[in-house]
Amino acid sequence: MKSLVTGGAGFIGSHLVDALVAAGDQVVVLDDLSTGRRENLAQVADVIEFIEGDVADRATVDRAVAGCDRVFHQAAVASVPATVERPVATHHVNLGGALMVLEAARAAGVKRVVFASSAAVYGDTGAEACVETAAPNPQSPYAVEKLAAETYMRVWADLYGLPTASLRYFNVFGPRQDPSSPYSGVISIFVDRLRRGLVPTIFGDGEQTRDFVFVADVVRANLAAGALDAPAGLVCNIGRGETTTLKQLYGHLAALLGGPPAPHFGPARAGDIRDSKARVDRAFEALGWRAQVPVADGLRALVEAVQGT
Ligand code: NAD
Ligand code: UD2
Repeated sequence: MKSLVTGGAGFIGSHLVDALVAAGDQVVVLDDLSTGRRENLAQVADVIEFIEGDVADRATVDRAVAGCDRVFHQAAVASVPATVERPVATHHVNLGGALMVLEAARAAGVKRVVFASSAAVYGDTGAEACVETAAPNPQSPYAVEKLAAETYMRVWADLYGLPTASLRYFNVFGPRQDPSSPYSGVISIFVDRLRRGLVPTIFGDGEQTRDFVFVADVVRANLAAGALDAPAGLVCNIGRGETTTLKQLYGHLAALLGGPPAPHFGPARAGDIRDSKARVDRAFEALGWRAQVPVADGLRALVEAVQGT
């Protein structure tokens, strides 16, 4: 089997590449290295084909997709604030890139396209768990781009019989997540600060909740979706279906990394949602997938990985 991973030098994409290589796939990575890093692929550099280029450029995507059976489309500007600041540019990458992948995949006779969507498409659902049948309510250019790309995925399945699956990731965490921006995933920021002897800051009262899902589980979901025959045009949540408060999260990490008993608290972040949780029935019914790594185990694995143990 030959697979293309767009965004394969990034956090989630590089773990997916590792898993595909381990499963015996021939792997092509297309990445412009805007946030991804070649080091993330150092362990597989000899066995994969790496193409540095733009996923919104048709000739580049055609070259990358040639001979591939499956495409895992992970490439995107994954930062919500970046899409607020530069919506035209990110529309080009996040929506234009998805369309380019679909068109190139169709022309090349690809058998399945799996797309990295986001829980952001739901907007603020309050304490209710997010369910795929609910009306989406995007509240940022990022969410609009993801929802529109999902719609292209479904329509290309209906119109051209190209099987597609859109996976709505919740808050993914794990090794290789880049902590360098203030908008990086909270877990990567907390781990980075604690390792440097700094005290993390919780924005707000720390009672807000997130459905954190370990990257290895997200990789398994992609593999399941990539192996699926039907249904075409699937949209599906990828989360644990349970939540952790920010205070609990801090407690776990402080215990693992030796931080002070309490973090700093700062003002709540503007635009933050209070709670986010996935309904996970469809993932199990459609993909046979359920998250396997409890948050505490994933945090321990992350800490061991960053400490090189
Ligand atoms: P990441 O930034 O580490 O990975 C994105 C990759 O895409 C990077 O390697 C980057 O260099 C590449 N890229 C960006 N623009 C490109 C372009 N024009 N052409 C080619 N490559 C390009 O982020 P991630 O967290 O690994 O996210 C992977 C995917 O999952 C993204 O589509 C993101 O929107 C989605 N997602 C992530 C999360 C999360 O919690 N991390 C949640 C929901 C959805
Ligand atoms: C996630 C996604 C975002 C979008 C959104 C949809 C990430 C990194 N971001 O945003 O792309 O899909 O969901 O709802 O996955 N926090 C602190 N201290 C810090 C950093 C963060 O307290 O130093 C808080 C933050 O205010 C929020 C929580 O931690 O309440 C999670 O923040 P995040 O940026 O990791 O993720 P989120 O859910 O805001």
